[in-house]
Amino acid sequence: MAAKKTRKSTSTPSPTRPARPSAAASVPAPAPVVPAWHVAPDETKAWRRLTTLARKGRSMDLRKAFAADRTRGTRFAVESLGIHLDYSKNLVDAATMDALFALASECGVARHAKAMFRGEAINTTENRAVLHVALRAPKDAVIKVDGCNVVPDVHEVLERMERFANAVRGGKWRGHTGKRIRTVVNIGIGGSDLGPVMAYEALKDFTRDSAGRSIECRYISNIDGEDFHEKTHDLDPEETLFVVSSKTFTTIETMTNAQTARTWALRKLKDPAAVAKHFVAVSTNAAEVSKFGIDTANMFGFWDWVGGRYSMDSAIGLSTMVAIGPDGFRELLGGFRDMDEHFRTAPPKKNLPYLLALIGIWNRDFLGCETVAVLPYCQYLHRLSAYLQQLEMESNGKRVQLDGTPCRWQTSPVIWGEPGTNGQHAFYQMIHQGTSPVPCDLIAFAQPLHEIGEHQDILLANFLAQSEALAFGKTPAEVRAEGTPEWLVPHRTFPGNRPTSTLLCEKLSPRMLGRLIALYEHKAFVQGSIWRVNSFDQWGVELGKVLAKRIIPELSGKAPSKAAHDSSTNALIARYRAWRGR
Ligand code: G6Q
Repeated sequence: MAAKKTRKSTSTPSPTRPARPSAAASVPAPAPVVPAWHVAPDETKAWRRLTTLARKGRSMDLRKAFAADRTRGTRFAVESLGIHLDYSKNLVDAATMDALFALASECGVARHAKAMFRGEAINTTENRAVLHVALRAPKDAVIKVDGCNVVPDVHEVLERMERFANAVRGGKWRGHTGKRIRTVVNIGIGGSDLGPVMAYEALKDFTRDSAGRSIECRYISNIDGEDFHEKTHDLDPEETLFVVSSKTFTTIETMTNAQTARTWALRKLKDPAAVAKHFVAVSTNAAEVSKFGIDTANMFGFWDWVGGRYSMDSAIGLSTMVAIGPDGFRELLGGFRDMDEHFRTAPPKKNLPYLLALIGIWNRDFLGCETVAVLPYCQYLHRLSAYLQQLEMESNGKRVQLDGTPCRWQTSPVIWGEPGTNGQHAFYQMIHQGTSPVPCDLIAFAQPLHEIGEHQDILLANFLAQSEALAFGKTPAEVRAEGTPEWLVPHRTFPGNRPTSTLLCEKLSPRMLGRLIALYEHKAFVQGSIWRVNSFDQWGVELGKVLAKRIIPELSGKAPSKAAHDSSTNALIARYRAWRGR
């Protein structure tokens, strides 16, 4: 670590660890001690209260609730940082909300959040700090890990990224044959792909420089060779720059795609020295970067305290910075920072991440909802639900508590979704009339980036009409009053009382995107904290990384198929080999 220990540590010893040996230490760390204040949710008074309230919640009638309280739409709403969150169309009342706030308090969420912001090793199974918040901290902030202030390192990397992004955008960084770089291809997967691609798509309108030029970014993630083919077949290697993004630099998909990219580039460029002009790396693993053949002078680092799914504002966002320029990227970071401050300082009742998280806990654990649909009414956010799917499901898709004992409650729901209004013409049918209630987050921007005819009003009318219809439905009497024949009435009846949260935001910008993403990051934090799981490890993903390696030689024919698996896998391997002529 380059940072100097210039100031006295402000952090107290971790409440979860007696001592913090290096993450790389080969001796296993002692089992974490869950602090007494981090209470299991079902051991709280609030949980018991919520269990009682759930009976009422499940039969709540939103028509009656709105009729009984004319101010409900503004009472159950908060606004901050240009985001208006209306949660009044959820099956909650004041008593439920009070019990949910009490739950957060009894579970020690605020203390846990303080431990995160202080750089304590709250990722206990990997013995790591969780400091994505340091990635957007101002230059003069002091955030320490093991006594070292990490903020200067963050800004040093940011400044290197800026010089690089400016050079590529301005045409100073040229390819091996002297041509300008026209396309940047990010090679990465999971956390090293989903954030950058989501942000690139969301901020496409911000990619032009003052001369009206923009660099196109493409993203290769899948090991499926078709992905590589489709993303490169029309590119000129002389004008293409690859950013190989991998925290570990050992992920098989990324390493294979990167090797293929090198072969593809050198087929035309011939000279191996060209690699230096056409490949840069983003990683925490300098040794592997060097082994791959990329000069570590062209490597942008980050740290083990940044989880993959929390890394889009680290150097993993290099392609985002090249696309929108350093000023745009600073704005994006500013948005993240705004929400960090809001999360740290706003009381839970006015706190956007707390509210989204608590409504989610209510729907999941007390009303039994198994999925949540994220429905952005903004085409630019068409990759948002895929991004949030990883953020929430990888963070909180856990079955054991911090102390390793099984969770006695439900954790992450399934997150899914598509932009409205497209989804309306597809799966909304099930949301309106299916047998499983699906809580929805509806997200829209009041101001469009492009005012085109009536489009924005029609879009927003749909956005509002859907949450209204989902909440209030259509009764059999209303259907009959339209002259509907009796046999058709059940088919045309909408039960209503389908919970939605509405996020009406001012206008999409890099800053607003940063705020929105940090909102969901902290939502996942609050939920994970209440569910008492480690939101920052991903052992399920790690398993996938090793399993395939065993089978690869059996498929390629390099290793005989020894019938070493179960009868299903053995038969499938045999069928594959036969069809591949092996
Ligand atoms: C994210 C996960 C996972 C990870 C990918 C890529 O939190 O850990 O999605 O980002 O498996 O890993 P590398 O960046 O190490 O290639």
